[in-house]
Amino acid sequence: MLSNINLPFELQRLLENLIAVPNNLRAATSKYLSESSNVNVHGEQSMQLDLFANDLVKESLVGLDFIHSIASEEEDELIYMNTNGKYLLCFDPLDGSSLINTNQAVGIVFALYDKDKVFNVPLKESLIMSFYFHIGKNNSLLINYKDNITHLEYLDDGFHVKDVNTINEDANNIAPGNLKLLSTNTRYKDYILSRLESGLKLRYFACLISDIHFLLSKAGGIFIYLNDDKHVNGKLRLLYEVAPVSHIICALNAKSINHTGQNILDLIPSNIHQNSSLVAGSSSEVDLFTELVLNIKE
Ligand code: P6P
Repeated sequence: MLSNINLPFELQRLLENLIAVPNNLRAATSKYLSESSNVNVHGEQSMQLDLFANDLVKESLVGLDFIHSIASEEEDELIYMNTNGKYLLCFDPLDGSSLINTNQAVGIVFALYDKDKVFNVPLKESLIMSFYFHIGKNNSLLINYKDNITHLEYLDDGFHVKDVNTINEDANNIAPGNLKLLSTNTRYKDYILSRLESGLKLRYFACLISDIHFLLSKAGGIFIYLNDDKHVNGKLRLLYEVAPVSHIICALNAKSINHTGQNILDLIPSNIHQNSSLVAGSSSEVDLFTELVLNIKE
């Protein structure tokens, strides 16, 4: 099935090597439901399944000589793979791991960068391919390569190609994260209350990939996770969470900005574990948020 996607041979090999990770993760989940002793670079206690997922991904990358280096949420430092490789592969091996013992959906998200450009040019010029697995009832695989979006679903009965629609300008649902801000950010509070009163449905899954996959599947909505005093640049991770999901949905006419109003894909990263805020989704809703909450008028 992956050979039907219009990808260079190397990128097809990358996906083929990773395609079994979601089902291998499903098979292992019941064994790894507790916390590990590891604290990741973001100061968060890793779950045992985070570390298992990280090992699964790393093992799947062995032999791919076009990968120069990898950066994982579960690895403090860059891991060098092949001196002559062209690409930096960044990934979160298990997004939403705090939900695993509630049997909620989780995600694995990847961004493949030109390793020579990634810290020198805007993300839209260094990002080669973004993709995520959404591990729910089925496995969903969303891929952006050259702004061509592919959506596959698979479990045990083979692959199914799913339609992908552009994101509607108007949102009909809202995923407001970091709600502790409501006690200090009256603009954010007033915005959320007014949008709910206007009829937007609250849909928040506390897993970025689930939230983004819901927004993409419904072809509209807005996801919000602003920065705060504890995470002055935001809690999410730019290179392996915010950039790939922005790369995917912006190819479907969505907008994706940070708390300063900058387009995510215009940013030039400075380090592999750089944090970011994220406001993304239906373009007119993001514009409304920019005006009402960020107080930035176009
Ligand atoms: P909160 C998951 O831990 C994560 O990194 C993202 O996937 C998600 O968007 C966010 O944190 C959820 O944060 O504060 O709602 O638990």
